[in-house]
Amino acid sequence: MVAVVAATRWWRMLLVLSAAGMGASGAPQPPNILLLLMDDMGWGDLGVYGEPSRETPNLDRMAAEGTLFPNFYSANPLCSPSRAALLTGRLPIRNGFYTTNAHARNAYTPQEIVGGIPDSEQLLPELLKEAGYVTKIVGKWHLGHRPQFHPLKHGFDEWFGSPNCHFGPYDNKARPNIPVYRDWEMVGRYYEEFPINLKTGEANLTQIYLQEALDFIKRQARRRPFFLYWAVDATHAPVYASKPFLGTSRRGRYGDAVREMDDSIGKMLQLLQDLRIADSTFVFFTSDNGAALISAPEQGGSNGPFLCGKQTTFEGGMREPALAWWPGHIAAGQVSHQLGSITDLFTTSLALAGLTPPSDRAIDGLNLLPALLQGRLMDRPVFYYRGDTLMAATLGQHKAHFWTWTNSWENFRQGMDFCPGQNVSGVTTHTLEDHTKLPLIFHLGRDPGERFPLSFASTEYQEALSRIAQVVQQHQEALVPGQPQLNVCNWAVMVSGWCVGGCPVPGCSHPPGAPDEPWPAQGGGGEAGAVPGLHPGPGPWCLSVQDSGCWSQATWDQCHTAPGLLQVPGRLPS
Ligand SMILES: *[C@@H]1O[C@H](CO)[C@@H](O)[C@H](O)[C@H]1NC(C)=O
Ligand SMILES: *[C@@H]1O[C@H](CO)[C@@H](O)[C@H](O)[C@H]1NC(C)=O
Ligand SMILES: [Ca+2]
Repeated sequence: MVAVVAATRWWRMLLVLSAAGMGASGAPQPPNILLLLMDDMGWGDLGVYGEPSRETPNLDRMAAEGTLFPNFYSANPLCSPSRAALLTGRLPIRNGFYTTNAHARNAYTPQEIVGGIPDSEQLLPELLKEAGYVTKIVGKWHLGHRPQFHPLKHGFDEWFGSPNCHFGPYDNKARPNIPVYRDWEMVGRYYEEFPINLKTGEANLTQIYLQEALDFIKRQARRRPFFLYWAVDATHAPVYASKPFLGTSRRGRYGDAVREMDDSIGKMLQLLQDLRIADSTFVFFTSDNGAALISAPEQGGSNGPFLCGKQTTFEGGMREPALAWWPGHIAAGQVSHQLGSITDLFTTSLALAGLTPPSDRAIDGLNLLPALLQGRLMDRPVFYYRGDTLMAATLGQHKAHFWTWTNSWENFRQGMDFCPGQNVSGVTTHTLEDHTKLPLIFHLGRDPGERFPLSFASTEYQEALSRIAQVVQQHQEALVPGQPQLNVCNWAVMVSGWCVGGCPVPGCSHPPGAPDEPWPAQGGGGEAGAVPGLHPGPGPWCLSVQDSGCWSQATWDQCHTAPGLLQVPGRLPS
């Protein structure tokens, strides 16, 4: 942490010396912070990362003018926990964005779940406000949709976007389409006021999100420093793009979405230049988890040379494209081999604002400024969790898997494949395999695809294991897990439970034909659509839940005025 303190001081000096750091009053002002978070975009999706179509000229230019991180990681292979980690600087196991329903299960926040970001967590925008920042989120929040979880209650001054994924259309009373908000007010719903044409792939949402960003930047340019979190979702299935981009990519519809992202980011960076605030705005680009190969190639991206994708703790699930841009401060055309984490965006942003992270809790994020400004490399582990389970850890070039799993044979046979075309014997397993006694270790430099485990007898294995084991032991001994927020079958966190066989939901009938196991092998994490075997509670078969549930027409008014539930103006689902 010594380096962190030093970097903060160094930055303060730089502020004093640099005209760009002067606010209107002439007082030093910390830089604006613009975080560009993609959804399910993979490491292999950018031209500068080797994507052969080379359709991301703006991002490639951003890399050429800034720093590229080849070894940058999400904190989870799924949207909600990854976003919670970004905004808290803490692993999901600490901030509560995980489930204990079963061992090593992914979980997120579909609209039926009522868990969310606990008040006890301190979010980046809350802290930045203390340093005078004006804060805005554009796009997907995904940290809970009850009033206590609203982004404006967690430090954001403004919001345009949605609490959930743009799945749908649901178009039914029991399960309405996902709402879209402007600040406190619901201004419409996906597929209704904000159309997404699943057939053609046309939606104007990225253009709307771009305009929100440009307006905010223009408004804030000469005022207090801003923090803009641009969390757009066009590259998450169902992928979409606006008319001018549809059909323009060699890669198909997913590529169209990427091209629109790239174009939008180009426009934002150009605006920063035009307003002459580029040198006082720190910009960071990354993605929340690896490409969803389950939706590829039509609706999902590429993880380049890495194994598997979203949902898994192989490299393809968690290694992300990452670019930092801050003209005049970050030298152009750099590559940093620093092991980075999405939690670092929390700590780095605080350092930029001249703030130190909260000292009353464990923070996983590092301040990346020494890596960015001085080319330093800091020793740090990367932990790969799936739900409550530490699946793997990377230190230096070595990665140790303590558990391996993709998904169950049952789900796999039903067509859910997280590693299409890839089968590394004994590694991409369809049963949860315990390697805690003798971890599988890979050298990610020689073998980025995790195909050739080191021989257990080799000196390299022994040395790597002893180094990693030591770090993991320290981590686990000090770990204080947060209260799990994403449990299903838990009345404390669910609106009305989920109708899974064996789930103790009073009055909720078992859906005809549903499997009997209490919790399906890959339940709760199947963002790509319906999860076989998992039946969301307020579905049409749960008559008693529909009657008393919060999504039904009959109880809409009641639900939306009842304490503890979203109070939204806006119309009833038709
Ligand atoms: C997108 O906006 C254009 C121009 O306003 C409009 O013609 C088109 O119908 C919109 N498309 C969708 C899917 O909303
Ligand atoms: C992967 O290969 C192993 C060994 O050949 C085989 O036992 C296993 O069934 C294969 N898995 C899949 C999903 O094809
Ligand atoms: Ca995602």
